[in-house]
Amino acid sequence: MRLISGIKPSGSLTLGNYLGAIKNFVKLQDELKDTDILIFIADLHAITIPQDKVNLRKNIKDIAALYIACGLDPNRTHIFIQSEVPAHNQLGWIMECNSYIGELERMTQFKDKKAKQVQGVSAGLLTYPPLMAADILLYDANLVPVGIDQKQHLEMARNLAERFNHIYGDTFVVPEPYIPKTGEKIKSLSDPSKKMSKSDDDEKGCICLLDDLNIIKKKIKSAVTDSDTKIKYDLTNKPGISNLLTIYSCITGMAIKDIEAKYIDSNYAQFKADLAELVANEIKGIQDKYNDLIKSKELDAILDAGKDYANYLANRKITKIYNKVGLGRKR
Ligand code: ATP
Ligand code: LTN
Repeated sequence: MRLISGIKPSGSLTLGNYLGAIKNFVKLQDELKDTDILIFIADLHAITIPQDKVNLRKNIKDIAALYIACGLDPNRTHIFIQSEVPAHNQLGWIMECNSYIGELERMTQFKDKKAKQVQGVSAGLLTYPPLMAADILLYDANLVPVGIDQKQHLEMARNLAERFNHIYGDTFVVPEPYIPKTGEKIKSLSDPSKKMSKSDDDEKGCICLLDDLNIIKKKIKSAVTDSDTKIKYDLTNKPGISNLLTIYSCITGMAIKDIEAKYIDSNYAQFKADLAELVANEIKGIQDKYNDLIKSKELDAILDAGKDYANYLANRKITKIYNKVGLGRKR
C-alpha cells in the first residue's frame, strides 16, 4: 500500500488546511503501519497563479516545517518538494496529452480561479488536474487523503489512470480518495459562505498557523455569527456558528451534538472564548515546533532524503511509462 498527498505553497497555511488535510495525514500515518507514505509540497501547482519568488521560497520551507510541526514524522513519512522530482513534469505532459480540453474546462476549481484572475488565465491553471494526476499515478499510490474540495481532481486522476490503462495496457493503480469523516470545508470567519483559503486577501476571515496567538483569539471572538443566541448546528440558517462548531469538533474530536449539549445554557461570547483558547493552544504547540525546525539544518536533510527516495521511485516508473507510450528509444 502507498499513500500520497500534497499541498501547494500558494500562501501561508491556514486552519482549513490543517483541519481539512494535514490532521488527516497525521492520523493515517499513525494508523496505517504498513503503508509507504509520501507527502510533498506542490510548488509546481502554486505557479499556476503568479507568485512572488521570495514568498514562494519561504512558503515552500514553511510548509515543510509545518508538516513536521503538525505531527508528520520524517522517519515514517517521506517529505519532498515536487519540483525536485522532474518525473512529475514528464508524466504531467503525457497526462495532458490524454486529457480533453472540454473536461478540463468543466472543473470547478478552474472555473472559480479563472473568475478571480484579473491579469489573464494561465494555460497551467487549465492543465492543473493532469499534473495532479501525474503526482499520484507516478507512485502507484492507492490512497490520497485530501479535503472535500479536491474530490473532483481525484476523480480526474482516476479517469486518467483508467483511460491510460485501457489504451496502453495495465500501467497505473487507480487511486482512492480519502476524505475526512466530518467531510466539511472550514469556512471564512468573516464570510461563512466562502471557504477559508490561504490565497485569499480576507485577513479577518482566515486563521494562519503562523499568526500571532492573540490575533488568532481575536479573529475567533469576532467571527461573524447570526443574531440568534442558540449554539446550534444549522448550515442553512446559522452558517457562522455551524462553522465554529465544526472547528470545535475537529480540534477536540467531540461530536457536534455533544458540543451543543455542553453549551446549551451558554451564549456566543462564552462559546467563542472557549474555542479561541482551544485553537490557540493547539496552534501554540505547532508554532513552538515550527520555530525550532525552521532555523535548523535538519529540515534540509529531511527534504534531501525525501527527494532521493521520490526520485528513485519516480524514475523507475517513468521509464516503464515511456516504453509503453513508445517515446524515445527502448530502455
Ligand atoms: P488556495 O487558496 O491557493 O487555492 P487553499 O488554502 O484553498 O489554497 P489548497 O492548497 O487548495 O488550499 O488545499 C490544500 C489541502 O487543504 C487540500 O487537501 C484541501 O482540500 C484542504 N483544504 C483547503 N482549504 C480547506 C478548508 N477551508 N477546509 C477544509 N479543507 C481545506
Ligand atoms: N491540488 C491539491 C494539491 C495537490 C495534490 C496533488 C494533492 C497537487 N498534487 C496530488 C494530492 C495529491 C490541493 O490541495 N490544492
